[in-house]
Amino acid sequence: MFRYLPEQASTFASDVDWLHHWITDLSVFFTVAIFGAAILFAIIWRRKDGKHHPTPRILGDHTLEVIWTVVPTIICIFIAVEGIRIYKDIRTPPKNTLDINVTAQQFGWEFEYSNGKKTNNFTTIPVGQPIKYILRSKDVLHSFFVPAMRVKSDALASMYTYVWFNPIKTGEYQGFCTEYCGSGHSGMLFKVNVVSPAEYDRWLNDDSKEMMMAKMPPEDKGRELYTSKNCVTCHSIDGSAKVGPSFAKLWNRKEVLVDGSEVLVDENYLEESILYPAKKIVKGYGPLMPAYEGQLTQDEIKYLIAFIKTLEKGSLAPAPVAATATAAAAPIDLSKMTPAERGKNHYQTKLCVTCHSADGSKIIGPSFKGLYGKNGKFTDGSAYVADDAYIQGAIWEPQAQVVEGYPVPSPMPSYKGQLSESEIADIVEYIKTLK
Ligand code: HEC
Ligand code: HEC
Ligand SMILES: [Cu+2]
Repeated sequence: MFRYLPEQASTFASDVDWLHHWITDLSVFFTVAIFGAAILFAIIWRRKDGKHHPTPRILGDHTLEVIWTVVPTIICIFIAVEGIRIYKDIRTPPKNTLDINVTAQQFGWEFEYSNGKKTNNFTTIPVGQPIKYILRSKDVLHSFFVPAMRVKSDALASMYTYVWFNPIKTGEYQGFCTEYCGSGHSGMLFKVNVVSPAEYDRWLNDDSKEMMMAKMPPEDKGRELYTSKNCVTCHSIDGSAKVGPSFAKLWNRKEVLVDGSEVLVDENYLEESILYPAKKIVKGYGPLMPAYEGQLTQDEIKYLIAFIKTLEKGSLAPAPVAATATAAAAPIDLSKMTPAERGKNHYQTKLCVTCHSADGSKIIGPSFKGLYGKNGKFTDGSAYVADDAYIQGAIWEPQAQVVEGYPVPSPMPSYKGQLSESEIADIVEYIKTLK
């Protein structure tokens, strides 16, 4: 009776379902028996002749009372014992589990495998292998629920929780967030993809970007981050000063700060300089570095530090430029290009591309898409129209007026002396093409 539970895809399913069905059937049986008897008796022994009958005096029956106390007690104890046995199973992962870290966040799930591979809102696992998901939330309470596996657990920001199960069938199963966590809660879904062990190995070891990253030594990961997180815009690795000090020979030296005090460049100083650059300003530089608090993980900071350490003896290697810039750096003949093409080339080689997108997305600065002719506002509330003269001013003197919604002082370096009037005119032509 009443078989409505979802597909059984883990070893827990048969146990959980058996007990669940047993309790439901038993409850339905007693509900029908008790209410049925009450209704039946009310019909059979209703007053038929209209006369008043005194209620007969009925004395207790000890045998009957013992039966209806002992039998339900045994049934309840049995349910409790079975429940505890199954619950213990579900809460006790075996030693040989495959561990996968799960990070819940409004409104999605990130899965991280032991080799560094990461996926969003889906997780691939091998059939017949006990799996343990270690759960953590980045913000509010979420709850990890895979009905077909019969597992569910809250994900908290303050501690790790887990679920484990052993999948018995290949296929794709739906997972849910079952803790109301905000406006996107109902869309916070994920898929559990159970495949054969061979297919899992192939999937896990494909050479995606994350995989390459995961296999790199820490200092190479740091070098990668140095470019991808835009440090390269302001910090050289060849000893030359840009907007910020060079990373060459930085490690282990005594750094002089604006207030004249000295500090030793060690791990803690580097971490602080990256997360909260305003706390200690290096002598000779302005407070122009954006704070990376909340933008870099603890691991990423570790990798950056490892990278900076490798430059202790100095490095003459030229600074790696952003990937897009490298592509454009091939020998090209600017004179054969249209102004807009030249502008695009400046956009890439002068690294505007690290802070300004061409597709409407906000990176560090406003996107160039739709910029030309735009009506904008500065932080002081005054309005401007982005015409040729404005754009030239914004490039030469970014600090003069800062666009609303961006930090003051602006992280944009001044290009005065680095870009001529005609180069800027080319950039304007390029910006005009980005409608
Ligand atoms: C917009 C320009 C800019 C960007 C981008 C930037 N920095 Fe900086 N950084 C600066 C400036 C300017 C200083 C010097 C002033 C100060 O101490 O804050 C500085 C200082 C530092 C220092 C202290 C250096 C010393 O000589 O003591 C470290 C370490 C540092 N940055 C690391 C980083 C890392 C790592 C990144 C990328 C994740 C990064 N910075 C991105 C501008 C920038
Ligand atoms: C380190 C990051 C960074 C780099 C590199 C950078 N910018 Fe900016 N830029 C910003 C930020 C942040 C703003 C917004 C705040 C402001 O007004 O300065 C901005 C604003 C602008 C504006 C005004 C945009 C608007 O919406 O009104 C223009 C134009 C501009 N940048 C052009 C350039 C050009 C051209 C280059 C390359 C030659 C460049 N920027 C390089 C960070 C950067
Ligand atoms: Cu949620």
